[in-house]
Amino acid sequence: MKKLEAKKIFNGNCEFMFGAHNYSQIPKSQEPEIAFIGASNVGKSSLINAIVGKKLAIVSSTPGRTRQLNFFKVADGFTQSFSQGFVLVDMPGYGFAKAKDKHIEHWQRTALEYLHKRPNLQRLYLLIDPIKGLKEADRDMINMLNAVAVSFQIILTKTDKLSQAETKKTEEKILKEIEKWPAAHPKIILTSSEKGYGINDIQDSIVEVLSHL
Ligand SMILES: Nc1nc2c(ncn2[C@@H]2O[C@H](COP(=O)(O)OP(=O)(O)OP(=O)(O)O)[C@@H](O)[C@H]2O)c(=O)[nH]1
Ligand SMILES: [Mg+2]
Repeated sequence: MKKLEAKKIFNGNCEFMFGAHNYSQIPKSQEPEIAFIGASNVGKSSLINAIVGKKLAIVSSTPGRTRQLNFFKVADGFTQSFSQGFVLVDMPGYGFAKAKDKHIEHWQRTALEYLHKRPNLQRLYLLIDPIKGLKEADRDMINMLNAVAVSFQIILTKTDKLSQAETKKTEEKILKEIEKWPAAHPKIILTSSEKGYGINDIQDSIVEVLSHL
């Protein structure tokens, strides 16, 4: 698929579909789903907004803002190849203080259930803040994904906060660490939702996933 077409897809129709607190609230679907997971405040909702070029997902400086799985439909009926469209899924963040809170436990259980059970989940992007690097909570998530054989690709967010050299250093460090996880995609995508860096790369990556279906 040509780059121009990829861009058109993301500039086309997109809309909020529904939010789910429980897995049972998520209807069965044949549509390809692309999900974004990562620590709380890492920039998942901001990244989805940057990808679709609209303020669809709620962004907040307060960690734990997204408390349900939010589903956004993209490219509905836009092209022949994606006549059904596809769905971006904004997931609740993990790993912030007060992790014992019952509500947090609940929505994280829902997120895990989704990852385990969703046959139409075609790509999972795992977001990492390069200033923080891989934390214990990220490693726990990666080990869990590996155990259930859900493959994922790492995206570094907020790279506008670091120099290119610092970002590169973090990228290399993480690449070295992920070698041991077979579920990890061998490439990392570098992004900044604020500056628009790498957004085309994610769009291309999503189109690539979809074009293999
Ligand atoms: N500098 C910079 N700040 C960013 C970027 N992306 C997000 N932020 C900021 O990071 C904070 C968290 O962003 P969100 O997109 O709400 O993060 P989230 O991962 O969805 O957070 P939860 O829903 O709480 O898990 C907000 O204050 C954003 O403005 C970026 O690319 N650069
Ligand atoms: Mg969010």
